[in-house]
Amino acid sequence: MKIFERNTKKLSRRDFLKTALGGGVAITGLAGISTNKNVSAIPQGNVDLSTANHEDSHNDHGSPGTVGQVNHDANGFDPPSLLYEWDYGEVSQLPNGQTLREYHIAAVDKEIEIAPGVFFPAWTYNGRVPGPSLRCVEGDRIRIKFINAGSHPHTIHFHGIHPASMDGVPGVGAGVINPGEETIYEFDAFPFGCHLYHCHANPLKRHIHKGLYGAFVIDPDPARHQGEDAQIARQRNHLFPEVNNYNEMVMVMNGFDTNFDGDNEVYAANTIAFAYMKEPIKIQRDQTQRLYLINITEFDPINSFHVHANFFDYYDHGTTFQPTLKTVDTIMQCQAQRGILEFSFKDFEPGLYMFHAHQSEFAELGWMGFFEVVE
Ligand SMILES: [Cu+2]
Repeated sequence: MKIFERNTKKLSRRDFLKTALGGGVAITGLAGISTNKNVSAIPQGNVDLSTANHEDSHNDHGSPGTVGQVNHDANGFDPPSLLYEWDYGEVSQLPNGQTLREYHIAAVDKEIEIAPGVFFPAWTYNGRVPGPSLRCVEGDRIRIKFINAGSHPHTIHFHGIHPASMDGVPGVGAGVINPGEETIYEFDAFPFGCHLYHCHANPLKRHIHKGLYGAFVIDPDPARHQGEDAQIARQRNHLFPEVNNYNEMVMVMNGFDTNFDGDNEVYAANTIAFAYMKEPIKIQRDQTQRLYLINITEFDPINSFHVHANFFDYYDHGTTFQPTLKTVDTIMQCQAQRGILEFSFKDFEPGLYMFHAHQSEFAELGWMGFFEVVE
C-alpha cells in the first residue's frame, strides 16, 4: 500500500490516520470536542464540520473527522446508498405459490478508499463493503447465485436457518468456491429478523475483515402471526404500507487493519470513516427511526452504538416483536451480533445529534456520525 511504502516504522493505530495523512490531507483528534468552539454548540444548530476541520487542522485538539473527500464514485458506493439501498432480488413465484427471490453475488477484489487518501485492498461482494443488503420475507425461497471472481477461495455463509449443505463452510456442501467457480445457495428464509452473511473460508478472520460481509434482513410475514404480532409484522414488512411510517437504515459496524498487524486502524459504520459526520443523516423529526445494526468488526471483541440526547428500544437479532431492551442509549454487540433499534426525535429541538461507538478509540478512528433532525 502506498502509505506504507513511505512509512517503514511501525505506527501505533492511534497515530495511524494522522501520520498516514500528513501529506495532502490531515486529521485532527477528538480530545477537545467538548471545548472546541466550533462544535460545542452542536445540539443547537448546524455546524459546518468541513470548515471546522480546516480551521483546526493544525491543532491536535480540534474537532474529529478527516479533511478531504473520499472519491465515492471510484468506490462505486456512497454512504447514503449503504444506508438506504436494499436488494430484494428478482422476484417470481414457484408452482406451490411460494415467493422465490434470486440474488446474484460475485466476490471481487477491489481497492476501496475508506478515509480520504487511505486505500484498502478489499475483497468485496458485488464491489461493495459491506455487500448488498439482502431483504426478503419470512418463508420466501431464497436462491443466491454466487460467482467467485476474486483471487482467493470464498464462500457465503448465511446466519439463519438452512440445510447443512447450504451452510457455506469449508468441507460441507459445495465447500469453498475457488476463483472462477460458482455455486447456488438455496433455502427458505427463517427466522424473521436482522441477520448477516459473510465469507467462511479460512483463515476466517482474514476473509471477514477484508470486506466479505453484508446485511440479511428477513421481514416477518403478518399471515404467520396473530393479533398484535401481526400488526407489528406489517410495520416491519417492506411489502406493507405501514413500513413507510419508519425511516429504515442499515449500519454495519466494521474496522480495517490497513497495515495487517492484526489491529484495526480505521473504524466506521458502513466502511467510510466519519462519513455521516461529513454528511449528517437527515431525518424527519416526526418519523420513527428504525436502524438495522450489525457488528462484523474483526480483531476487537465487541463494538457498540450510542446515541446522544435520546434513547431507543432494542430488538436483539430482530427476532422478537417486543423489545428485548427498552429505553437505553447504548448497546454493545459481539462480532455477528445484530439487532433492530427504534427511536424517535418527535418534539426534540432540530439540530445535530451525535452517534458513535462508545469505545472512545473506535470513535476517534472513524466510527462517529450525526443525525440531523429537521422539521
Ligand atoms: Cu473469503
